[in-house]
Amino acid sequence: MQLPDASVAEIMGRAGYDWVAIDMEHGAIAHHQLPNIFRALELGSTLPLVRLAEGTAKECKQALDAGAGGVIVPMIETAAQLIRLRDNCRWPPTGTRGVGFSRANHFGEAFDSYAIEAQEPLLIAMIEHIRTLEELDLILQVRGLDAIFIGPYDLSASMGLTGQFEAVEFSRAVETIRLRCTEHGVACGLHVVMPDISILQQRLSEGYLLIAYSIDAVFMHSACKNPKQV
Ligand code: 3PY
Ligand code: MG
Repeated sequence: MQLPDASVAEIMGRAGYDWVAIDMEHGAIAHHQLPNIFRALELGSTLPLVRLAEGTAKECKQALDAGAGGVIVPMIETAAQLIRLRDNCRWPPTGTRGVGFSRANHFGEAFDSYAIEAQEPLLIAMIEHIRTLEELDLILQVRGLDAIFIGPYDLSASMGLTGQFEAVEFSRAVETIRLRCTEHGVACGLHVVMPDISILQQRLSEGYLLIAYSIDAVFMHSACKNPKQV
C-alpha cells in the first residue's frame, strides 16, 4: 500500500490477502497514519507489515510499536547490516529496541505476552543489489531472518538493466538468489509489481513463498486505463 488512507486499507484487508505491506520507502504514508491503517487491515484478518525506508532504530520501533507484525527492509547488503536491523526490532535481552507501552501491546494491557512476541517480529531482508550476491550466504545465516524479498527494479537497476525483467542476466541473478535461499532453508519472495496473473502463477510454481502482488496505486491506474483487463 502506498496510498495513505484507512479506507484503502479496509478494502485491501477485506480482499483476502494474507498480509499487506505499508510502503514507507516509496509510498506517502507517515508514522502517525499507521495505527488506523493497521486497524482497517485487521478488519479483514490481514497481517500488517511495513516496508521501511531504511531500517533505522527509530523507524523500526515506530512501525513495530504501532502494531506491525514485522518489517521488510530495503537494500540489505551485508550480514552486519542485517544483525543491526534485527537488534533494532527486538526488545532486550535479544535486541536493543526500546521497551514501552504502545498499540502493539494494547497500550500496556498485553505487555507480558508482547514481551515474548517482541523477541522475534518478522524480519524480511530485501536483496536489491547485484553485489549482494557475494555476501548472500552470510546474510542467509543470520539467526532471526525469516525471509528474503527481491526488489526487481533496484536489482535490475544495479545491473544497468533497469526494469528489463526479460534479460537473461537478470533472470539468472533472481534464480541464484532463490536457489541459495532454498539451500539455507530461508523463504524467498519477490515483488510482482505490475499485476499479471500469469507472472504470479509462474513465480508461485518456481517456489516463491512470499509474494507481494502489485501496489494499490498500480491496481487503480490499471483499472482506470484498461478496465476490461481487471
Ligand atoms: C524494487 O523492485 O526495487 C522494489 O523495491 C519493489 O518493491
Ligand atoms: Mg526497491
